[in-house]
Amino acid sequence: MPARSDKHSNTTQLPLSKDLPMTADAILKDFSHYFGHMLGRRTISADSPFLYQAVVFAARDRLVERWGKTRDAMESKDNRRVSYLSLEFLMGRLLRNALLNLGIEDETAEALNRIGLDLEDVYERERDAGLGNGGLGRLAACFLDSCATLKLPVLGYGIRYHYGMFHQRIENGHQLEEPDSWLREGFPWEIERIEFTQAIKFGGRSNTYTDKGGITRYQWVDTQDVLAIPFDVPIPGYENDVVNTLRLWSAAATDGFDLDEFNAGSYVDAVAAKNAAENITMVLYPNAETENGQELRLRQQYFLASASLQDTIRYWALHHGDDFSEFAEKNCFQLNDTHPAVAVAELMRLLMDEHGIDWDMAWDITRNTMAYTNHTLLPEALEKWPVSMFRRLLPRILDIIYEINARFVAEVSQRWPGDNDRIRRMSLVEEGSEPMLRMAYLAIVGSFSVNGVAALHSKLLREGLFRDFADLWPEKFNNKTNGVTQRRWLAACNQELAALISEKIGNGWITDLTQLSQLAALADDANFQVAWREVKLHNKQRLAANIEAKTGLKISTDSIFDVQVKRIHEYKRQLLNLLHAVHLYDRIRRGEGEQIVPRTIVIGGKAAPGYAMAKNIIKCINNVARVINSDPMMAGKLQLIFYPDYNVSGMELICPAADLSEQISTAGKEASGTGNMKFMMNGALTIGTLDGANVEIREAVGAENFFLFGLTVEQIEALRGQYDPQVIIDADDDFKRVMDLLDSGHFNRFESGLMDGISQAIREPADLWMTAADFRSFVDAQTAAAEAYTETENWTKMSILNTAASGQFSTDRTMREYNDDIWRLLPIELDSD
Ligand code: 26V
Repeated sequence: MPARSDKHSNTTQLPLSKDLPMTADAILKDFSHYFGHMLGRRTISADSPFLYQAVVFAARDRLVERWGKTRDAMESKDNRRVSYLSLEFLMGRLLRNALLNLGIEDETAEALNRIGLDLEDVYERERDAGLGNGGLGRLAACFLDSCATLKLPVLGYGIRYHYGMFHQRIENGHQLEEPDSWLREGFPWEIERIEFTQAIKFGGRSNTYTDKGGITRYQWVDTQDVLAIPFDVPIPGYENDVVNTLRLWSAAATDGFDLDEFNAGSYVDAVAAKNAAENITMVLYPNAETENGQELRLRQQYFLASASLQDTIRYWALHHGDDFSEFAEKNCFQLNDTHPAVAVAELMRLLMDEHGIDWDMAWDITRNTMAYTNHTLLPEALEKWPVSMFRRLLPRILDIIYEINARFVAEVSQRWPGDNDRIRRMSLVEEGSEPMLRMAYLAIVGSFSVNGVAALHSKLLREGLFRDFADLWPEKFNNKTNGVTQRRWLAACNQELAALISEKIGNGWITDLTQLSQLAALADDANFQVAWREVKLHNKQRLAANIEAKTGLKISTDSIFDVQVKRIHEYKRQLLNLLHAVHLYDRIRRGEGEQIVPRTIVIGGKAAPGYAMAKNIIKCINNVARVINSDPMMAGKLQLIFYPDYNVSGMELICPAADLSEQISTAGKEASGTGNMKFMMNGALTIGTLDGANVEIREAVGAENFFLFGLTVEQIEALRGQYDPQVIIDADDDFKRVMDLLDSGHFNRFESGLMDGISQAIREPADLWMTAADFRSFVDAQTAAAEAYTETENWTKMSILNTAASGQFSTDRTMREYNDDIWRLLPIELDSD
């Protein structure tokens, strides 16, 4: 292939050598080259990190070839593209999925076999890329997989945190946080692109001047700049030769950083002070109310927004110079929650201050490129920033937000003359002793699309939280129900079930999950049921081994695996689950053991380090677990496990093994949930409230295959003000005994007062989460689930029907909807097509 020259930029393309073969021979040859020559190692032992790295390099070479072709195809077309801006990408491990999507898992296993190695052991060497907290970050990762598979030109922009989500260690039942230094042994997937480094401004002041044409312009001067260096991670589509990009920014000091603040004698101090700049990307914030308003977090947000927008504009200029007339037609920025919402003002600044565009045109471009996804209804999670902090850190950005607000307020008062209360409610600036910027409102005003993440959530946004805005711009609001990628959450993590399914219906489901509906016809087939149960048992055995390795506890696979894994939060109601565990314990102790269907309750999740109540809930679960698990009366009947350090890799073992999926949030609080979808896809039945995507899950699978309980959103709201938990407890003997056990010190013999906090929270009339209100219906639904489990054939049928009905919960469907309604992208056309 001849070297190719680029007509837009003054560059030449190095031709790639012939395509690398996808055979075991070729993979082994490349592996040996990397292990021996590049990494300089000779001793092969299964647990060596270098072995893992050499396998990655061999795979990455094959990705890089396709990456280049994908880029060429995109450049030759100049089609519209999307930048997905997110402070979090919870990627987990990448190797298994890369090999699966490249279609070389068998070949790689064969290559390693020849030198006496097991690919499964190599997979275990990889650390999770834990660059996210939970649902929001994992959703972004699933989106990338689906976009690459659908050949959509979507570029992920995020932050390369040095420390990802903390590791959770449990000591005497307490959560201890340990840093996640995931980069320590290197991250062999990434390629540093220093050539695309950007400078990011902080501090200084904003200045006006008159340009050559006599027009007043603005300048942001006397800033302290920080460099943003991109690291690219390849995102392969499933067997389609497309490789998209996740671009992660890392902060570095400029050479001149702070040097002038020190005299010549303090050179060493000045160099040491570079840390301040580099701290921006040091650590992922573990979300908590207490972390709201932290200056470093605002720096992270602006750093991501500015670097990503400048990168997009740099690319734009390669092809279009300073002509932005088609920019909005060719670009779209999807904001993953309000975290990158400052991008609205930053795009205005770049267009006006750096490219000389006037306000009206810049605003037109901004409002036609930004789209905002909301991920929470909890008012305390809605981001607000002190105006004073913006003035100090981002003075020019504050000017622009004020101007956006002034024009917006004028629009509102034109539509509703004299309605000052409405203006006060809708203003981007919340007045008070410390005026605050409302980031969600900035995102709504600056976007052409605002979406929620499940049907119920989007409805509640329109009717509640964002009602005033939905009155003003009804056409902006839409729903995009979340999904998960079946490549990771079924094909890769549950290979036995995947093989069984493919044997019956073919493997078309891997790219068209709706094909799983064909399983419904097999739900009553006795042989298929036996095979289905066999797979579930193997997955339970695998999880049991993992739990024993982590905790030392042996669990019985001859029991219902009843699982709740997600971040620990009051609204998710792990406490309700705990109350049920104590209730079962109480029944067995009172001699009802014969009637109890053996059950293993697994609870896992991290608490934000500053969230005292969540940490107390973990401690209480562990205390109850210790009593239950050491009581001989419970043997063979009840076990309670707290799964430590729950993360993406943990879920890959947990969801294939679950029988019962706990989705028990207070109605109206969980925006969507995505764990609920992973469990369903793997054949678990759900016990859940009418919240988030549970509503759609129940509709899809049918009420008879779902254990519903709890108050509805309307009932919860109607109850507020007259809720009296003590009356509910007193009227229910089971509930009374559970509370008495908690209060008696039975679970905290030498830790007096430990249970007081949770006991009071449950009895609190102002309890936002209304745990007591749902106790009875939860217990009854659990009893129904246990009875159903004893009818093995029918349970298996319901399990199969859950998998069969999970087709719509693929992110392939979600991404198609984003594309049809918001993005309007054409698929990438490779030369080979
Ligand atoms: C808030 C904060 C506050 C300050 C520090 C860092 C931080 C990080 C994240 C957040 C907001 C998290 C919102 C969130 O995770 N929402 C979840 O999004 C999932 C995907 O749409 C959805 O399935 C869950 O129901 C929803 O809780």
